[in-house]
Amino acid sequence: MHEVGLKPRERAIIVAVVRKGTNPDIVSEHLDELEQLLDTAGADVALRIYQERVRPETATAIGTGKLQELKEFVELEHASMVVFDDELTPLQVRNLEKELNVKVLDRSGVILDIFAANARSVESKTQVELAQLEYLLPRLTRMWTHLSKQFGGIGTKGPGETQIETDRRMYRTRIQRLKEKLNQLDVQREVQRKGREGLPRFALVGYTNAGKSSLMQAISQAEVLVEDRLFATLDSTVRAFSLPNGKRALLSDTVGFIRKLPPQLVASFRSTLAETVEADVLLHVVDASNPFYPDHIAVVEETLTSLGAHSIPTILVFNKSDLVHDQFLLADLGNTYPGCIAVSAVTGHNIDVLLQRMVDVADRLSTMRSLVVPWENMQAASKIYDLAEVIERTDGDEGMSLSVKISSDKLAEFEQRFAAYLVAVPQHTTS
Ligand SMILES: Nc1nc2c(ncn2[C@@H]2O[C@H](COP(=O)(O)OP(=O)(O)OP(=O)(O)O)[C@@H](O)[C@H]2O)c(=O)[nH]1
Ligand SMILES: [Mg+2]
Repeated sequence: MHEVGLKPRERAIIVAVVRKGTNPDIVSEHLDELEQLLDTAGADVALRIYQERVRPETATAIGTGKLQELKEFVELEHASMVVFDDELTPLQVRNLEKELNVKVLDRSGVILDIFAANARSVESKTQVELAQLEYLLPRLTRMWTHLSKQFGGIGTKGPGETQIETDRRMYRTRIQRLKEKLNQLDVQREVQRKGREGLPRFALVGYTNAGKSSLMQAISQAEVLVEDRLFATLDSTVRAFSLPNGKRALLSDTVGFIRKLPPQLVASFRSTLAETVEADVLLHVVDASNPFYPDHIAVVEETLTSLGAHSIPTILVFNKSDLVHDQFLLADLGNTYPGCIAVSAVTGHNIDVLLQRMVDVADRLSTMRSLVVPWENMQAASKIYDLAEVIERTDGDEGMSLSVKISSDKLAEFEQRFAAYLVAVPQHTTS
């Protein structure tokens, strides 16, 4: 793992508050992931603590006894921070910091910090800052400001100390400015997107570190950042590439997902994720070597649903097959997830099979168009019948109204020839 946080590395105690009877394996997996997030952000985990509760304590998340125990451990371990796996309320953070006298963060705070460290482009920097401010706004209190001045490092990066000292109104003004800036960037993006119309669009999606960018390279030879690090990719990249049948298509790579991704981030990365939401086909990339891949699949599906992208045709791609030595497991994947493909972006195994599957899906993509052809132009109507599949026809005074389904390879030619007769907004469907 690469570290991106401030040096020297911090020492953290991590805490999970779980419902009574929760499977300890699941708790341990969640804490493993939090530890990986902290490692990426530049902190070592000194100790893990977990408490079963009917519900988290309103004031302090954990009970009084556990809090005293935690306080002793903080001193004993010389911890510089305490990180909770679940979202803390601003009140809980305040009370815990007061009691423990070290910085207290939740998982969202750590993820935001990693995003802040990894953002490179103007757009991702703006998006991260917006998400940070939205996250900090309700947490802005004298106590928080006081503490953030006192402690450096994880959780206090980004907007900067001077801005944290400013009042909420200035935060709101800044939030407004950032939103306006993102809207302007949206317009530029829209122009770029218009220039690419007509080609079938594939989008890589998946849990962070699943190998999306590696597959982007394997499929389109694009130069993209590949790193064994969470959230290496924060911008979307779009590349044209050739399918095995010679037809051109577009492939996009974008930010990965994770369990409990802060909603502020999902909201501010909306335009980056537009490449995903507007794709014709999704390649859902899963790290087959991670024992918790079923959870990862569920998290990605939930996130896609929240983005409104759940009904886009999807190819489930199990990546890192070279790391799976249990052949039964690989064989079993096909039974559990019919239609999935196991590939390796590193060895190139089955990439040809994946590409062929992409051809098959692209061939089945079609787009609906509506036209009205005047009676005096019946020659055009007969050409429309040649090029497209007519789904509905109504004859009226103005002429013949047609709803047609047109395959993606003929779309550009179709739109050019019959531009004068088109009447509806395009929408992709699969047949
Ligand atoms: N062994 C093996 N490693 C792989 C494979 N695909 C990707 N990796 C490694 O997995 C790590 C993450 O790969 P990326 O392509 O950056 O993953 P990503 O999904 O784009 O990750 P983020 O952008 O951080 O969300 C890198 O160290 C890759 O070299 C594979 O098929 N086999
Ligand atoms: Mg990536």
